[in-house]
Amino acid sequence: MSNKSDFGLIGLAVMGQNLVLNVESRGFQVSVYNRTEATTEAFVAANPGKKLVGAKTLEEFVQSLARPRKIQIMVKAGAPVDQVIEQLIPLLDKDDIVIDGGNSLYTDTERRDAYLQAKGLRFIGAGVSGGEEGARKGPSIMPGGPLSTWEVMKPIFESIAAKVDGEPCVIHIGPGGAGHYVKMVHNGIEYGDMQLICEAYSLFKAAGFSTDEMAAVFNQWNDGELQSYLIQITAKALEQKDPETGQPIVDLILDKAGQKGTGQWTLVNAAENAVVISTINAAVEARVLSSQKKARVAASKVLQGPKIELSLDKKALVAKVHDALYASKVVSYTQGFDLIQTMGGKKEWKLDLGRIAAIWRGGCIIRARFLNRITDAYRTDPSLGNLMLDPFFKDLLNRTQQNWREVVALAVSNGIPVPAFSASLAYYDSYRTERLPANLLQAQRDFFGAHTYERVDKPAGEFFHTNWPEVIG
Ligand code: NBP
Repeated sequence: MSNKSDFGLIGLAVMGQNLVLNVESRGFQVSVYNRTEATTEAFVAANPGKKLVGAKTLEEFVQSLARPRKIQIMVKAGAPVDQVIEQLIPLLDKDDIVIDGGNSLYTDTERRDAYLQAKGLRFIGAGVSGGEEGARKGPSIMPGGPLSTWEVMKPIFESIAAKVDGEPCVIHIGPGGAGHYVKMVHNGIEYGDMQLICEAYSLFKAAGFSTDEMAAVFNQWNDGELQSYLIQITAKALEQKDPETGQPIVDLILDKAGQKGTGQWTLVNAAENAVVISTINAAVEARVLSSQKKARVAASKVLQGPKIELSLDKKALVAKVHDALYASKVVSYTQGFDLIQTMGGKKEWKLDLGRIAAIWRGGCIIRARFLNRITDAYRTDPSLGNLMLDPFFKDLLNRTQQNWREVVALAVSNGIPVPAFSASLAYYDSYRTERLPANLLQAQRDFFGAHTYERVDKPAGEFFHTNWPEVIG
């Protein structure tokens, strides 16, 4: 072991421990510190022979690191991150680097970046995706902060990140809060992907598929265009039997989903930027409604729906649902990238959307074959506006739209909720509609509020008002 460690990590919960083992496995010596000392001791003891230095105090931890120090914080997002930073500041020297690798809100990252910079320290806000397994074997990393700080961290980040076609799944995303911002939208997209898969499952269940039949469908899809980590783990989850009862474990899991901050943060940010992310919105709201289990059980006794009659044969249903899922996924990513592009432009982050899609191909929860197509789309046309207009995606949507709407119609007529499928389709249909009913909306606005309107038969930018009749007598 060397005198000083190459890297330090604070916060030895699931993510921290696995990241440390990952960094150490690439040949770096790592110092570790956890608020609860027993966790540090147990972790170091459980990993004998590894280049790990367990520190009892933060002072000891800081002193064990080579300069400029590289310290990654992996504690619960929010106030704990500020607390750790405050404790670190008096112990650090100029140009030491502090990395927050948790799921921090990007505005917190911007605040911390300015704060530490003023103190002569360097800060990186890095989104890390991949859960426990990704952290251990290679996550997708989205670091934001000054380019010069990224250059210092690059060797460590590139060696621990997942690799796809030899390319590490990490790039310098942009300055300040750009990394955590992109990670936030990544999580929103993750919500969308998961909900879309659940809606496919819901249709199969209504059509009488057994869990093993469904697992076979998802396994088959994982060999095709829908190949992705989430499809893969869905098949595995459906195959899993409960050791106690022998029943499929999914049938025994309560249908109440929780949510952490990132999905909601994405919705709030999209609303602030006037960007439509209806698929992600539907996914977040689906979780909210799922959590109201008691109310749903009560409502199921009084509110009526149709009798479920899915007349399609299973093979035809699988083919149609495949297309509905694929097309909805394209819409979801279109919206997510629209949000990233809009915010990136506003903040002048100079984001490279193609490279962002490329680093999501490995390591992270939304890793998928189809991200190659998004990378290609932005590499071919960096100024591409709406992703649906890229030649590949345009053809795909034109090819799948009929099956997609048949699936949504089938679900609606049978009373099976498919909020993300239908929100995606509504976005597609709205976006491709030349004349929307907003003309009437403008008339209403002008009627009650004299908001004025433009006319189709007059030059753009000229505003008109009608003297509407009085309706209050
Ligand atoms: P948690 O988010 O559960 O945080 C637990 C860690 O935070 C423990 O080490 C705990 O120390 C430490 N901690 C807390 Br809580 N308050 C502290 C304080 N005031 N000062 C110092 N340490 C404090 O851990 P995690 O699930 O490993 O996640 C870490 C970060 O990574 C989070 O931001 C999370 O959102 C993000 N993330 C998680 C995943 C995932 O799959 N879990 C994936 C991607 C990103 P203690 O042992 O003394 O209580």
